[in-house]
Amino acid sequence: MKLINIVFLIALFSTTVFGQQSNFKPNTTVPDKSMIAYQQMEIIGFIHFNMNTFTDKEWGFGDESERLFNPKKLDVEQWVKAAKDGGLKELILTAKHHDGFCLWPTKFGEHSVKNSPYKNGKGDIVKEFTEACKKYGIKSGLYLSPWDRNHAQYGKPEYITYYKNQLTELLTNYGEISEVWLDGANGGDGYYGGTREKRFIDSKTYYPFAEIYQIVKKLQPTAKIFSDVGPDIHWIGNESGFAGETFWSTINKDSITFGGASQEKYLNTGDPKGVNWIVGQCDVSIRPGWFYHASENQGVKSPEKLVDLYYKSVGRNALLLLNIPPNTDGLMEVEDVASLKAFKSIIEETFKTNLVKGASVKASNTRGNSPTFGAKLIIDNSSETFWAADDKLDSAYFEIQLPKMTNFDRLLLQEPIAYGQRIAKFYVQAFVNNQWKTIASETTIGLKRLLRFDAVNSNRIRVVLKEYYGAPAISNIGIYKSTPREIETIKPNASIPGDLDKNAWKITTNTPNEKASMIIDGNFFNSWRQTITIPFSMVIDLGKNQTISGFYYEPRKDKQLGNIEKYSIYVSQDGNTWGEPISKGEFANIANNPILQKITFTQKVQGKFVKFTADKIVEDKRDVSFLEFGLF
Ligand code: FUL
Repeated sequence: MKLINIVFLIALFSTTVFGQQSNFKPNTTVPDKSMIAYQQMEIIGFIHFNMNTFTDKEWGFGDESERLFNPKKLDVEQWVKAAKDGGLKELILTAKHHDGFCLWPTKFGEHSVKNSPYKNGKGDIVKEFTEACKKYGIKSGLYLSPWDRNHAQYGKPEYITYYKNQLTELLTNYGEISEVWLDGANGGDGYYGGTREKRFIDSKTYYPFAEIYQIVKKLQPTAKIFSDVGPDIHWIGNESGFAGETFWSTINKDSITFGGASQEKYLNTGDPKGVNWIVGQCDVSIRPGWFYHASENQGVKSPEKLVDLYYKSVGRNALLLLNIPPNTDGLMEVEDVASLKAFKSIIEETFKTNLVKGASVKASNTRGNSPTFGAKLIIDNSSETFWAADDKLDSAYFEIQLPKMTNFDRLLLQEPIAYGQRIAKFYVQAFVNNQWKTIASETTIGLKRLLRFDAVNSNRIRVVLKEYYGAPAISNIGIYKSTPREIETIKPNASIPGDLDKNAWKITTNTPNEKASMIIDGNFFNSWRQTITIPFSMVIDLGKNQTISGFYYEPRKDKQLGNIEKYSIYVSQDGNTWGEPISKGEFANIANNPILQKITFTQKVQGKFVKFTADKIVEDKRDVSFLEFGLF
């Protein structure tokens, strides 16, 4: 007899014998099988490799010469092997970033590998990439930036045709593509065919998303589409790799806009009342920046840090999208690869042995008293079968009796997600010294929830479900003891090479309060903030003449008011005559990824006074803030 028939007979039997309660109805918003399978990949990878790799930038202006793109030892298989060894199930390549340079010889324009020295213009990195992924059994996805700072027609209908053509090209010529990544960053200044101007678009009306999605689904029916708003996968609201402690896979598509500001919190938690099932994806780079910068070689995230992010993404019902950017040779750095591999082995070590083995389980209530929903299905190691309680109960719990006293500090819980996400509040207790001790108190579970707590010694565990949508149900539990390798020995802060001594420095003008000295006190953790009007300038008297090669600005990490987006910097001998700025520009992507900004001048300068001007604040806020400012 086919499995499906058996399931049907069991269902029929339990309905007749145990009554109506054995019907377990799905919630109104549920995922389809392919979305569940997508989320079960858990960890996927990003490859930021493009023109910025060679110009040492995060966002290129769009005027970069194709001749600059020249990875001399490019080995795509090295990336894919490293990804596979690190447990990544899919890789997404930046086929085109905001500067418009294309890693494939597109027939719709000239700004591509075909005019670069790479393989004398005969190369096609999208081809190499998709073939290598196929060879090693990893899915391949492509990032095609809607914003294009190179294209002359950006902002006009012609560019949309160009974009659709490129998308079609990518989805036709390179075999199976499993994900299309539509970045939300949009509009602003750029090269735009030499006009070098600002172009703003209305992201709600400029991009014909319905058509774009149709192209993707027609050419690659199984591909998933990522953007701020889905339709399949949505941005998590930060570029630091974590979902909210409460995280719903349901959300209201109509409450979010592509590239829209101020929706980060909503994206980070989802919405229990949401009518769209859109999976959350937590993107983060293994390095401070998205692209490779030699100056960030000290900043590669440790395996322990990656493990922490795993708990905060996969362990909170979302996916982790980890970026590993290859260097100018076209290779991933040894340190990045080693960190990724160690990360995987730590996760494997912690979750190797489910200590629930040999346990028994009972529940406060079993739906319709039916074995179809019996409590023991929680520990049968399958996420398909599940325990469910009756409708309309105020709460429900199940209790695990372990075969012996057990030391544990990690717990895994899963809902039968095909029926929708239900649990909104729960807590976990362990029986310790003859009483129940609450070891965790949380909200959502979803496809997978991982809990971390101080180790307890116990042989009884209770999971109490307090709030839910529909009847409560749990498909799986795991009990684990973490490997000591999860804990990091704190490394000292990376120092800034050539950092000029600030002891004799004084902020002399436009310093509305004395505390402004915090800006230059060598402490990267205290923050100074002030309400200002733009442009805001600060002058520093260095006390003596100094040779200066560049400056750095450390922004606040919490995305609070006042990170600087555009700056000018002047150097003077006497503090009166300033002349033209030594450097002027933008801190690309600082809004979403507020990392240390280091700017090297085109040539060294001498001077005793420095004037630093904030020309624009992120989201045009009225405050300016600094964790630290310095020169090197
Ligand atoms: C952002 C982009 O602006 C960054 O450069 C990077 O590609 C990141 C993944 O998405 O919005």
